Amino acid sequence: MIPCQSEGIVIQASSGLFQVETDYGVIECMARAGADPGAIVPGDRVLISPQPAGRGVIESLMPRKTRFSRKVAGRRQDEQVIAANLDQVIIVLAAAEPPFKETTLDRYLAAVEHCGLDAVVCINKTDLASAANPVSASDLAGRAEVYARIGYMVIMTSAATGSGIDPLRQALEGRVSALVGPSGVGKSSLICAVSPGVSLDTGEISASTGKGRHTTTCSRLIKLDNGGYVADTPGMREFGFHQISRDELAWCFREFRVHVESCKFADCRHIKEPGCGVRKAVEQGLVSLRRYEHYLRLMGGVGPSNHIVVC
Ligand SMILES: Nc1nc2c(ncn2[C@@H]2O[C@H](COP(=O)(O)OP(=O)(O)OP(=O)(O)O)[C@@H](O)[C@H]2O)c(=O)[nH]1
Ligand SMILES: [Mg+2]
Ligand SMILES: [Zn+2]
Repeated sequence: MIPCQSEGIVIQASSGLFQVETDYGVIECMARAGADPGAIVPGDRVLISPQPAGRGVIESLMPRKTRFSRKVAGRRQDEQVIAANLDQVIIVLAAAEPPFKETTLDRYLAAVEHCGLDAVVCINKTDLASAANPVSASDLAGRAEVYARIGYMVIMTSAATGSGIDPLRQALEGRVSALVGPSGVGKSSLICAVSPGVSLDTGEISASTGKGRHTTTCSRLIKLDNGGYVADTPGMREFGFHQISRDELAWCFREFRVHVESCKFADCRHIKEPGCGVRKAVEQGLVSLRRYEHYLRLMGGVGPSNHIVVC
């Protein structure tokens, strides 16, 4: 039993039970009676008090530095916090199986920017990028370059061959990160490759749909040997933004920011307005047309509350 109230970090939350890492080891805790157990997520720093049988009760939640959240499918306003106190989010996509889609990447990137977190792009399964596949290795390098040029760290990995695992490990070192992305892209496999002592379930891609099978069902924070933590998260079938307003979306496309300043109108939404600095930058080739088209697509998916609800 832990001697008195102590501080800890929530590493897993599942069905109202929490695994909390403390100086006395990992302690299984419940939320205090009356508290909303859904409000406590991996990465949260908490104060716990001892209970019989080596268990604990979460007495209080410390203020969060950051939170990474998404909109709950089917509900308009509800926010689901995926992890708290992250420094950065690693957005994982696969070169193939499931297919690489820039629209998905841009949606995740905007959400990470909106949360004020650093984003790293990780393209996994590079072993599948070959002449025989829809995405060849050189095609993939060209697509990755678009993101490197606008300032994102891009890491190409293969959990299968071990290629790119060292740079990924270095990017995670000493920081609190989460791996996010669609089901089946290899998030859990990458964490196992980075931290060989860790055992996580991984699952085959469905042969009929070509999609992942949602093998990971709840987020879990894993302590890394070289300092830092990484959260394995469940692949999301849908990824809705939590409350990005139309006015905020352009800011979430980081390379637009400098051009927004030269828009003629302060409330320019960069769609059809005259004197738009962003459109001019697209015409001059300073901003990728594809990224701009994805911006427009997201702008089109605005819900009744003027918030983006594209999934
Ligand atoms: N060829 C190849 N297969 C990989 C690679 N990484 C993972 N896989 C395979 O892809 C499948 C899905 O991997 P997971 O690690 O379960 O994917 P995930 O992103 O954690 O999926 P969810 O937990 O469902 O979100 C498994 O069959 C892995 O063995 C890779 O680099 N190359
Ligand atoms: Mg997984
Ligand atoms: Zn504009």
